[in-house]
Amino acid sequence: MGKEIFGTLRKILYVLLLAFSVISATAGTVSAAEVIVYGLINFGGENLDATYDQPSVGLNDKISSIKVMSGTWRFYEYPNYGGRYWDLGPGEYSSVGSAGIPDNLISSFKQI
Ligand SMILES: [Ca+2]
Repeated sequence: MGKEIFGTLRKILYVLLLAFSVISATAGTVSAAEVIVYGLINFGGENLDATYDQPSVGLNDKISSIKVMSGTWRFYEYPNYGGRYWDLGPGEYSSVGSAGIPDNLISSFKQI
């Protein structure tokens, strides 16, 4: 009887540890990704430093340059991840045009 309870507790502990490591791994991925978007080319004007998805970005239809610090991000034409989209990995894009994205168009973006 006592041994059975001990075994059950050990299983519960194992499941909790497994769940915790999955949560930690996920949280680590999210916090590691970072992107900075700018209102003007050459990283000028207003900017937004984001580490999480932006369904309706504050710089709507203004983004002209982008620095992807980490992660891969998908940039969309419309709010709530609608319309055409472009994927950018880590790098400095002094004008969105150089990455094939029309100027002053992006309205939302998220990490992929
Ligand atoms: Ca602009």
